[in-house]
Formats: sequence, structure tokens, C-alpha cells
Amino acid sequence: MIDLYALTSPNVQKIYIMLEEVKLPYKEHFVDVWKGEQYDPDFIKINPNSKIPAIVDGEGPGGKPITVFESGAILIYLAEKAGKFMPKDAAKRYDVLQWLFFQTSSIGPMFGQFTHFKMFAPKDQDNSYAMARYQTEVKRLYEVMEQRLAKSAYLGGDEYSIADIAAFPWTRNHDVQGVKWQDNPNLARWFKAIDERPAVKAALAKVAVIKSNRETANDDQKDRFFNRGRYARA
Ligand SMILES: N[C@@H](CCC(=O)N[C@@H](CS)C(=O)NCC(=O)O)C(=O)O
Repeated sequence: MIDLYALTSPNVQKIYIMLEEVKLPYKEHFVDVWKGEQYDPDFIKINPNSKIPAIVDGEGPGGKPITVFESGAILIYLAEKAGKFMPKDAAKRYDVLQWLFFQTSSIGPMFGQFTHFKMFAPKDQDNSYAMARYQTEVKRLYEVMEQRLAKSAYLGGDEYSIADIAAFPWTRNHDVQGVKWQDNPNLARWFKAIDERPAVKAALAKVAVIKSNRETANDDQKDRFFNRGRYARA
């Protein structure tokens, strides 16, 4: 049995999708990051970086329990465990891995910063520089994906893989991110193909009913989440 430490965000959605795709049994444990639960000492033992997702697999390598954090590492772990969604051929595998790392090192952080400044930065400060920087970077990254998908059925190659599972949840808000599918026919085709997969539907249905403190977090809880105010490092 795999213990999944989760809530609702795109990085967590990736792991729900993967677990539903490979049909490994899992148990959810909600870590409400809007209440500061990522800083519970018991959770820090699982992820010293205090972030979700993380998994504990009771039947890891050699039959021993293993803990894995970082969504990219979790996707690779589950792909290797299930023997699915990562090619066996070395060249094809690196194609998948480079697009997986493109997601974890570019799409995730840049889209995340864009969302932060758009939705959560103090409204009484001038954020125009940050907004322009991250809007441009978000649009540039979508352009990279559109161009890749003009030449390739999926991000990682001819077949659906963990590279697509990683990127898909981050593109669900493309309208809010200022990107229209009508201007990006290859992204539109790719998104529809993934969105229609039964495992993806099952995963997103599970995520949709998870309750969190996101809408009700008080100012101190938001400061803690964003490491600002009394939580800022000098
Ligand atoms: N690079 C990490 C990012 C994980 C991450 O940022 N998780 C967010 C939710 S999407 C989180 O736990 N935030 C809590 C916090 O930053 O305190 C991954 O891909 O797993």
C-alpha cells in the first residue's frame, strides 16, 4: 500500500493521475498547507522540505518501506515500479526525462510565481515588474510546448508518459494564465487526449472533493504559507 500525502494543487494532481493510471493501491493523507500542517514534525520526517506531494511505499525496493518526495522523483519511482509510462529504450527514456525536468524546473516554478503575484501578492504594492516578468515567461513556456507538440504526439515522444502527466495539471488554468487553446492547436489536441483518459477523470474527481483551508485561511496562515511577515527571513 502506498501512503500519499496530498491536497489539491497541480503537483499533487500529477501523483493522483499516475496512481490512477498504474492502478496501484493507495491511501490518502491530507496535509493542509493552508493551515501550516506541512510543518508538523511528523510530516517533516517524510519531506524535510515541508511540501506535498510525498509518498511512503510500504513495499519499496527489496521489500522495504521507502519515502519519496518531489513530484518528479515520485513519478519516476512509480513508473519504474509499475513498468509503465517511461520507455525502456535509453534514448526514448531521456526524451521523457528531459521533458519531465522541463516541467519540474521551469513550468512548475514559473507558473507558480505567476499565480502568486496574480492572486496572492499584496494589492497595495506595485507588482507590475513581477507580473510582466512571469506573464512573459509563462507564455514563452507555452510556446515551447506548442512547438514541441507540433512535432510530437506527446511531450516525451510518441507515447503518453510521465512527462505529460507532470505538465497536464499545470495547463488546466491556461485561460487564467492568458493562453487560449484556439491559438495553440497542438496544445489543444494534446490536452483533450489527456483530459479524456478515464484515469485522469478519476484522479481529478478525487481531487475535486478534497476540502482545504485555502479559501478560509487567515492572514497569519497565508503569511506562514508564503513565508512572509513574521515568517520572513531577514
Ligand atoms: N518541487 C516540488 C514542489 C512542491 C510544492 O511546491 N508543493 C506545494 C503545493 S503545490 C506545497 O506543498 N506548498 C507548501 C509550502 O510551500 O509551504 C514538487 O514538485 O513536488
